[in-house]
Amino acid sequence: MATTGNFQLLCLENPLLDIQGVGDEALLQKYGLKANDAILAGPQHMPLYEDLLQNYDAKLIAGGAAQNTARGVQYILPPNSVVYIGCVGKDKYADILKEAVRKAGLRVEYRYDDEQPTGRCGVVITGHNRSMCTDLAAANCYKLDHLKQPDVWAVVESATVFYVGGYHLTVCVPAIMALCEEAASKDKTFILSLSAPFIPQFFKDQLDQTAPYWDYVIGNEAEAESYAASHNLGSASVSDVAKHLAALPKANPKRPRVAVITQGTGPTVVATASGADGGTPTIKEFPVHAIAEDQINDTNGAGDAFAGGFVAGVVDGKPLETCVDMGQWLAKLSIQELGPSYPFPKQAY
Ligand code: 26A
Repeated sequence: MATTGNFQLLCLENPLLDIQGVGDEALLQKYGLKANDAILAGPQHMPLYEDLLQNYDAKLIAGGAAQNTARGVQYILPPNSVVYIGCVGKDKYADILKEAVRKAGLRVEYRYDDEQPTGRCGVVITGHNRSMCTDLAAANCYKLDHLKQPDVWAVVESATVFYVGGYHLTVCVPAIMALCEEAASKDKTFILSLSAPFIPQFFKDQLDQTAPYWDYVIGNEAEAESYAASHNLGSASVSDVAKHLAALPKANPKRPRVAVITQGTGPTVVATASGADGGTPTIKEFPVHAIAEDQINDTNGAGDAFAGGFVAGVVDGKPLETCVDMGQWLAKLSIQELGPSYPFPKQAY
């Protein structure tokens, strides 16, 4: 591995500050939240954030799914390997995010919105479940113009791998498509995370528009199920969905697609297309790294951490088996921390 990076990896999504507290059934009911879910906030959810801070001893933690993944990749790779892009407000929440990414050695190229505050994600922990309710605010104001600014586009051009959180499909599809085209036309690697069940469910068209460009697509079992439902795959199993994703038509025929589906404590399922036209994908399963129940702090960010470890392996040119192992390793470290965080001092893979 090189000793310093060249910002090979560029990540795009929604920078958010997590307001995370241990809640209860009553809190979930009050705001109509499911125990384990991720949703966009409506007007009825706006008091949740103060409620968490006032009544549930909530903590402010750097979040935003792909920003967590970006910190995770940088945790593993040499300094100056990862740059992250998204939109924040001009406020103290953005300062907290900047301090967190500075400590993680992550370079950010934020767009600063003049009007909207930095986005917030209310995270209600109950047992090993987490319910997330996001008020995107400034994160919803990302613009293609920012990506196309000469100084920012230069960063895009020098990157060789792109990681886009599917959550950004609710925000700025043109920016995602610009990265898709850049990857396909120059044979760079494009990775998409499905992010949450509501993305394949309510943002199906936007998701499908990006599908031909996926070299890797990463999701979990709930997202696979939602994808199957919105794409009329009937009662497809997780491996059926993985195979379906791997075999979808591809813009860049030089790289066979890989679909990776995590299943919490169940094995990680990986489908690899046999050729550029999909062919019949091969399936492999990888058991997760076991962890004692009492070592789990909370599972918020476990999926982002998995993606972080996996993508670090991809950027570093590791074999697929090693990439999966790196993902499972980082997820195991992250669930022992509060929120989507990684242990310091750093542990080495
Ligand atoms: C558009 N939405 C809903 C979101 C998010 C999100 N990140 C980006 N966009 N909703 C929740 N998150 C983040 O997911 C992480 C855990 O996987 C939270 O900020 C949290 O850090």
